[in-house]
Amino acid sequence: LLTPAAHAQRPKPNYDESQVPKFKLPDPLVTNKGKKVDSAEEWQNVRRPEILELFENEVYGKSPAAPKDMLFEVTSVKNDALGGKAIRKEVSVYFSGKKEEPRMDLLIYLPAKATKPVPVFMGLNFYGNHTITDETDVKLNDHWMRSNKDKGIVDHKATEASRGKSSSRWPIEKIIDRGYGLVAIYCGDIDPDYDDGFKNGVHALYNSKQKPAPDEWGTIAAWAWGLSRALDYLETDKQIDANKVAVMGHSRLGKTSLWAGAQDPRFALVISNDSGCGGAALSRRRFGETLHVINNAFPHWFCDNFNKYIDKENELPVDQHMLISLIAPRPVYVASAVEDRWADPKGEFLSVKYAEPVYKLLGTSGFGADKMPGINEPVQKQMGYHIRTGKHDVTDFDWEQYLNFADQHFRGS
Ligand code: GTR
Repeated sequence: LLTPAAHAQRPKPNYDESQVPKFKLPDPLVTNKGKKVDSAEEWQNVRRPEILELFENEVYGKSPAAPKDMLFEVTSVKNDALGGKAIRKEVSVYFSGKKEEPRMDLLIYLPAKATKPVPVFMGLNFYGNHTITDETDVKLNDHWMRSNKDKGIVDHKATEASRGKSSSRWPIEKIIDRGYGLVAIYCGDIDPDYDDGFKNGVHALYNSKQKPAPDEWGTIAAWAWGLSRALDYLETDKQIDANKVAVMGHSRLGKTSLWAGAQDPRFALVISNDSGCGGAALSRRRFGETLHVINNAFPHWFCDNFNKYIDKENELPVDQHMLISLIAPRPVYVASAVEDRWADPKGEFLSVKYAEPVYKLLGTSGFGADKMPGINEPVQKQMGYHIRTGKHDVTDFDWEQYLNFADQHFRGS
């Protein structure tokens, strides 16, 4: 990795399509030994495990199995939330089984009029569950977070002023009106988003004395692991249909939803919103954010082995289309934004396209888009994609598409 001074001198990001290097992607349907994969069994039994292992060893790092004795505590229930539309619950998950840190808090909204277990969207957020809702009686997050004056985060703590500050990204009423629930979790409950030498968050539960080995979990893997633990809780909640959980994330948390969905087949649908480098975007394109930039700016996100490929993307045994392929045959949706060139919209699109042969092999409708669709013209088959107008963000347009996509796959409409 670079010294901070050298990092400051880093090359300007490339935004010129003609400067994208020529590259050859590894084929998701050719095994490490060079054999063509031609059946669903061979994919499931041979090639998929190979690709999963490559991502574990070289990109995100291996995560531990689920702890044996987690403790789930329902800390509040409100049956007339959102003016009577929703049931709202808060649930604390104690990873060690004892009432001590690390602990993550789930904020759950469910349609009040539901008569059977409901499908839900689950997503991590950047500044605490109380920031996604305008309801002021939700618990204020008490964990470390990145300071942000505009968001009301002062000295790494949430203040009352932070309530509702991210609500534009979470249209809870719309989600409820469409018959879905929402499960929210602050990512920093699982692992704080800074390079602390892996001493805190859930890393501390397993690696209390030392930094993980070069092939062990970084922060994105820890967040993804936390999402699976939240799903462990959902499986115990009778009001929720745990077979219909869509995991959704934006940006660094979109990288996380993809890795969570890739590893844990219990996630029935996976959504990446503007996830970019190390998420949906192909690393080999080196368009916008590169491995060089991301690994230096966020040394804790990936496993240390990922650093080997800085400026040597062609040596990666995988690229991000293979991350998407791990989700097959489950529905996957990738979204980009026109002004979010840093995340390389075209590279995000191409990952979906180059994962399609796996979806086809497994007998699904695949993607069906050869060229990037027009702006604000979503493509939705087994694989979905859109590029919308606007910047790096989560908008109502994005959610409208995710809800339609979920209707198609969870309700057959
Ligand atoms: C940026 C980072 C991106 C993306 C983004 C975010 O600083 O370069 O990879 O993750 O943060 O999470 O908003």
